[in-house]
Amino acid sequence: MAFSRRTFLRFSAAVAATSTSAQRFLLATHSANDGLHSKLASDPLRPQYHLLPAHNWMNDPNGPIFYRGRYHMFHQYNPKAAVWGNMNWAHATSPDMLHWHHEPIALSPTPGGADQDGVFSGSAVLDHGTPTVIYTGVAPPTSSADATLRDGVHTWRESQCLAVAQDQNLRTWRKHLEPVIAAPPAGLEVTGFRDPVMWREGDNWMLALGAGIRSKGGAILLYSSPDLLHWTYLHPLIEGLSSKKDAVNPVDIGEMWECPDFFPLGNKHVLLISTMGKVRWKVGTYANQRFTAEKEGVVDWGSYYAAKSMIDRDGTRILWGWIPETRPDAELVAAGWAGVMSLPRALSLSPDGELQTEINPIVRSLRTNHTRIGPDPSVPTREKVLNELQIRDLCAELELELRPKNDNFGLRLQTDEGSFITISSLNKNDARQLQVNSVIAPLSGPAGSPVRLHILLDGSVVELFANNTTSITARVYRKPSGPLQLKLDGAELVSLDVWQIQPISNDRLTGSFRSS
Ligand code: DQQ
Repeated sequence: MAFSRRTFLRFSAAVAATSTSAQRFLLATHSANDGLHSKLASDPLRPQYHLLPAHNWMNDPNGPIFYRGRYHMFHQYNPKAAVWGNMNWAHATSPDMLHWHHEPIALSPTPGGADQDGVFSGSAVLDHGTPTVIYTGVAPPTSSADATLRDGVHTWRESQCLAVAQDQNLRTWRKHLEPVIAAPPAGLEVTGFRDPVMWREGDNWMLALGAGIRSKGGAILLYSSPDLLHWTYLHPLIEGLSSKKDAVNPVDIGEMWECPDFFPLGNKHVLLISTMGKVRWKVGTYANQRFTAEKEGVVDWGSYYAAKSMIDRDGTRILWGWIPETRPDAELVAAGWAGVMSLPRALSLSPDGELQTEINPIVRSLRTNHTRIGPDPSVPTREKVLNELQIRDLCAELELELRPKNDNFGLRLQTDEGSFITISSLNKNDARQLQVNSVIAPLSGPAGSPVRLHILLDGSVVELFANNTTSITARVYRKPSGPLQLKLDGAELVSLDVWQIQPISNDRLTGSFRSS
């Protein structure tokens, strides 16, 4: 809450007049907040150049948009705790997709409204130049027949709700009173009905919705509208196959597809869906308002979910993803924060039509001290660099090129006390694989061919890219006790570049915590 000086004086006078127990309460709250603030600001596992809220829980990116010279990022946020619940849309802005400023919460549940139990994920478009969002609202079902979300813990009715920005900073939003899509198409028994994404097609708006059809599998439902308010259901944009398995939560077996994103890229279309804990890409053809996938893959094999794209100021398609925690809830509560936004990733198609992601070059602007080993360093230089990497505060970027001597090479970032990150390559059924700590992913290229690794290390987050084709985001909840060393087995180091990365704030983005 922002106080003017006059309000503040009135407020102080009122406090002075209250009972001493109220004063003690206020003082206790302040010092508890100060304590939490300094704990968060000095937590070595809390990233320093990734976006995350000042405290508490975040998940999916929602409605990222470049508007009037600024990037706006919204995301799922629990203002009350460092665990999932009470979903709101938090808001942050940036001039460059790197340096973020926390804004007040953009959207909260309306008591008695269709989103009374949560403002779930959604997307933003410019409607005649005005930012407009459509998101999923959840509320108690009126009967078991209209429940569309059942995950074993919650039973909710999902509907699609609209809000229009009321100011140029996108701080105030006016919600449309009634949902713009109140219920699933008649006759369709859905296993979920959420996370809309919209785009323009001729004179119409189109909307794709994450869903699943009972005993048929995951599906994306396609709607059209002349005005974003009145929607007509057309047909599934694409349907999956039933897993023929049973699960309490249909998302766990791929029978419900969450968070779709759909956009043209090169001469193809790309559909992203989140299901079974991974973001999956499909590259294919969009014709007659139906999408046929031709190639498929996984965007990131590690801790990465609910990805959502936008176009940046240069016209590049940028992907954002939620980096979930992998530690137990009790540890999240103790830490006071949970969830991180990935760095911006630029999307492109490889020559053979696969989706490629790479860190947007803008991130290079955060590089500071640089150490390099080229192809022919003297042995002492090489040993010196590898035995004491110049990295402070787990805030670094590394680029390596390796020439494997055989199929199984290994690389460790370690201290004298043991391994911090282990990266190894193995060959399984004649296919190369890369393992980063416990996560295994396919690795492109024939056995023995060079491997390029790009690693962004930020507190407990490790975003790793191999040969431009494999992404693995790992979480490591350990602060090394001494300098990191790099050890290599079974491969020759062709080159290594290490940069210290400059934090984007001086308090791990906890600044607005004091005033919020
Ligand atoms: N997260 C949101 C849903 C979405 C899920 C709720 C995916 O809208 O389906 O927080 O992580």
